[in-house]
Amino acid sequence: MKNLVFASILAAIAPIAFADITINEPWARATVPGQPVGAVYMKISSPAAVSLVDVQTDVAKDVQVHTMKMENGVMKMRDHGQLEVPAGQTVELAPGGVHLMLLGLKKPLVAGEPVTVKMTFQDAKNTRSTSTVTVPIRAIGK
Ligand SMILES: [Cu+2]
Repeated sequence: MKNLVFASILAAIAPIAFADITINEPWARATVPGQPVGAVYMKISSPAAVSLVDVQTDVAKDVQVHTMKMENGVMKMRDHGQLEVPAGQTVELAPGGVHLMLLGLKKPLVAGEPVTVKMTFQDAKNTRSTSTVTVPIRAIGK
């Protein structure tokens, strides 16, 4: 049990670090009422290789890691499964690329009303660490 690290850190602006994993600039775009999905972006870095194995949030029924890819001129999203963060690198989740897709939004994402996502990472020794990340919501069009 002593290898298990559980941290719960709430910070809107400061980098969020847990088990040496750093999450910078988390954000999501506001959604319009009735919109069933939203996307969350951030930068994730870790000195050791880790996998993002689970993401949960109270505001959506499910969260998936998505990638975007052009297929026959149409941008398509794919469920990417686990997200790998290579040692010493920064993985950027950004519009047009990898993102956390919130599926089945229970309420719209509103600018200025942050939501929280609970992210669980696993390292090469199968040690898991979970943290709650506060995600600021930006206005539509910003
Ligand atoms: Cu998506």
